[in-house]
Parts: sequence; structure tokens; C-alpha cells
Amino acid sequence: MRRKEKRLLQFAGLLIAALLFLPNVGLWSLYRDRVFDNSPDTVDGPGGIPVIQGLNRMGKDAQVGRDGVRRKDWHDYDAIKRDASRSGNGEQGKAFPLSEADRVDQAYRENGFNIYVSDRISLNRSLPDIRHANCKQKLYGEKLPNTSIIIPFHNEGWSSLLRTVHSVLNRSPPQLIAEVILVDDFSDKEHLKVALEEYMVRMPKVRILRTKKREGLIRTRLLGAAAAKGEVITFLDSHCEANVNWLPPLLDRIAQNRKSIVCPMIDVIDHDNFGYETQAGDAMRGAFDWEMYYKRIPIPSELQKEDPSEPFESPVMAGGLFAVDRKWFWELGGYDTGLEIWGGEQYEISFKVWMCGGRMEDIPCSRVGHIYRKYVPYKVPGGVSLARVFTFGWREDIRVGDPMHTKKVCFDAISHNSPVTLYDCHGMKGNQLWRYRKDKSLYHPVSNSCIDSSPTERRIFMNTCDPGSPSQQWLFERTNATVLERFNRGNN
Ligand code: UD2
Ligand code: MN
Repeated sequence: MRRKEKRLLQFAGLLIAALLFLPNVGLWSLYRDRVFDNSPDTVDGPGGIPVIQGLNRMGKDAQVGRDGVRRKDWHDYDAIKRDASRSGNGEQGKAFPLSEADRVDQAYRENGFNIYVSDRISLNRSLPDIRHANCKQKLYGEKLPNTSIIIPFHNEGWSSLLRTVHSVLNRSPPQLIAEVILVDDFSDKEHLKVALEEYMVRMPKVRILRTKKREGLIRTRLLGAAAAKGEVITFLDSHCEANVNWLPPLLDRIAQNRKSIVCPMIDVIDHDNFGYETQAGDAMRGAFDWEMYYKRIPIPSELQKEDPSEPFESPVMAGGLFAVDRKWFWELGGYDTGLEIWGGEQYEISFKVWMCGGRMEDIPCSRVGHIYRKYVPYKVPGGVSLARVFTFGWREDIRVGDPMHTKKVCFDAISHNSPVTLYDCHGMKGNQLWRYRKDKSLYHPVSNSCIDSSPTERRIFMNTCDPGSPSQQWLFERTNATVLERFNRGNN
């Protein structure tokens, strides 16, 4: 009896040892599959610091780089596996098969994207992992700062807003999310009131704040930032989907340099069918043109990184999606609170970062999808104050059009008694050169005449300048009289 027991014990001991240590069956093999698969002998840690596999291993997928920082693999392999097994409408970021009935205008009207399609895709849908292959091996600081996620919204669709929140919670290590702050910019849609609050009761990390009047996205973001408690604040638009392991690469850069403002790569969620795709090319950086339109332009080859998955600098950010050390954000003065409703804030913050000794980076291993809308669905208070404005361009012409969709047409006159017409802007002054004078006239140096108007005939035309005539007086908002005067004196 005793011998039998002893044998049994011996056998059990052997079995345990085999499970633990045998190369191809043991627990070790599971572990190895997770950590070592595809890894070269040495891999680059963040910032290109080589870490030696095996030698400096700290146990479960942690390593110490030569800089003494412990780094680990932040991938959530269980979640990745779960996502991979999902199938159905829009899963794996696939385009939803649209029928003609789905394309009706009504589907787009309220949100600027097809809400019918959005409503038929799971709030937890899976996305394709379209990161550069090197991203799968990257390790990031074992100790990273936590972040508040701030999501401003104005009349956002139910499913698009919730999918943003779900994707963030599903694809971020919980210990890195201090909270998710939804900031409602005075929406009037019913679903964003009690229903939203009831829904969020089951998500203890989510807080809802509301503005007391329509503030526009800049002051709405600021309200969220002021309430945030996380070490880092991360801004997202209210119609985004965070992709696999998006957060650690952002926080890691801030952990290394608190004055880095970092942006994920923004992928495109199609506004018709919700297919998830990359934007044309990753080797692009932010820029803007003379009309201050944001653009992405190719990075010259001599400035491109050898490893395209490494962070790279960008002069200006797109605006909506970025992470910043919370204290550094306030040291920069946050956003200018005078910025209204939409636009321009990305330049303000970008310029301040560079001028104050910070840096701005795009992080290829961090990807977030964003629905680029078909058109802007919300109203801008104060009427259509943005559209049909006339602006003096830097070329001293007068341009017509909503600053976001500039039709590049300019005031043009061919003689001292011709009508004023609109003509493609050529930027060569001549017939398109105008002076706004102290007496509020619009002077045309080429023909030595001024713009006159006939309200009854509803037309404007060139006429002999008559400083006393009210029909030749024009009011431009936001002009600086001193600068204008000095300028005109210098040019006449
Ligand atoms: C881009 C940016 C956006 C912002 C904007 C202005 C990306 C992907 N998007 O255009 O974040 O920087 O440029 O420069 O970089 N919102 C309000 N109140 C308003 C208007 C908007 O809370 O009065 C919210 C809106 O629900 C959204 C966010 O602000 O969550 C940005 O607005 P958008 O999505 O209309 O801007 P978008 O993507 O066209
Ligand atoms: Mn947006």
C-alpha cells in the first residue's frame, strides 16, 4: 500500500515537471509561442534601444533595456483571439453590404454618415490589425502613466458614440484608463440624455459632463480636460474606433518625454459602408496651405525613418486625436478659449508645442479609425457666419467662400465701369488686386476706381471713387486699422 502511494506520488511529480519544462508540450511552450514567435535574436525597444532577448528577460514578457527601463509586451492576446473569431456585419472592419434602400439621404442627414449601417454593426466589432509588422514585437515601458479619455460630442449618433467608448474599453489595458469623460456640447437629441446615462451606469469608468450652452468643440474639450484626473489626457472624436494595442505606444512616448504630444495614425471608417481602411500612405506628415487647410504631405525620403514603424515628428496635428501630459497641456495654456465651434485649434496647440520646447509625433504603431463625414451635419450658431464671407488673401485679392470648401474664386474687374465679376483666383494681383481703404472704400488700383453697389438692381460694379457715397462703403469685420493704414501707405 505504502509503495503504491510512493509510486503514484513519483508519477505525479514527473508529470508536473513534464508539463512545466518539456519543450513542445509544457506550459513553457505556450509561453514561448506568445512571446518569442517571430522574434529575432535582438529586437529594438522603443527609441531603437536594443534589448537582448533571453539575457535580460524579467520573467513574464518583461525586459530591461540598456537604459535600465523595464519594458513589456502590452498586447492583450486573449482579446485579440476573441476578436479574430468574430463574424457578422462589419466584423474585421469589413464593408457592410449596402442595398439601395440603405443609401437614402435620410440615413446621412443627421450625422453626415450612414447611421442605418452603423446601427446594424456590433458596438464591439472587430477590426483588422493593419499595423506595420514590426509593431507586433514592440515592447513598451512596464510602468506607463494612466490617461483620461476625453470625448466631446454634439448630437452624435447612438451607435457611433457607443462604439467609440466600447472600442476604447475593449482595446486598452484597464489599468491605463483612469476614466472616460464624455462631454456633451448641448445636444438636443433624446438618446443622448437619460438613455445615455442609464447605459453608462454599467460602465463605472465612464463619466458624462454637459455644457450649459452650445460651446463648440474647443471649449467642450477644455471642460473635459479641466475635470480630468488622469496623468495624461487623450482626446478622441465621438465617432472613432480604437484599434489593437493603440494606447501603450502613445503613453510610452509621453513617459519618455512629457513634452511630447503624440497622435495615433488616423484610419478611415467609410461613411457609407463602415469599411475600415488606412489613409493613403503612412509616410505622410501634417501641413497646411495658405488658406490654412490642413493637409497631409509625403515625408521626403531623406527624412524617412529606416524602420517605418518608429515614431516620427510632425509639424502640425490633424486636431482630434492625440494624447498629452495633463500638466503640460495646462502649462501650454490649454486651448485659446476664444476659438469658436470648429477648426483652427490644431494649429494653435501645434505652434505652442513647438515654440515651448515640446515636440509632436505621429505614432505608426497606434491606430484609431475615424469616420470622415460626407458633410457637416450640425448647425453653427450665429447662422452661416462661416460661409460666404469674403476674405482678403495674402495675395491681396478678395476671395469668396466658406473657409472649409474654398471655391477659389476672386473679385475681378476689367475696367473703371465694368461689373465686378468672380473669376478663378490667379494670385497675380492685376485685375484682382484690391485695397481696403480707411474711408471704407474698396479701391482697384489698376483701373483707379472703386466698387459701387446698387441694392435695387442687386449688383456691384466699378465706378469713379466717391468717398462720400454710402453705396461705396464696405464693412469688414476684424480689421486692424493701424496695420491697414501703414500697409496701404507703403503700397500706394
Ligand atoms: C477635424 C478633427 C476634429 C477637430 C476638427 C476641427 C480629426 C480626425 N478630426 O474635423 O477633431 O479637430 O477637425 O479642427 O482630426 N463637436 C462638439 N461641438 C461642436 C462641434 C463638434 O462637441 O460644436 C465635437 C464632435 O461631436 C466631434 C468633435 O467635436 O466629437 C470634432 O468635430 P467633428 O467630428 O465635426 O470634426 P472633424 O472630424 O470634421
Ligand atoms: Mn470627427
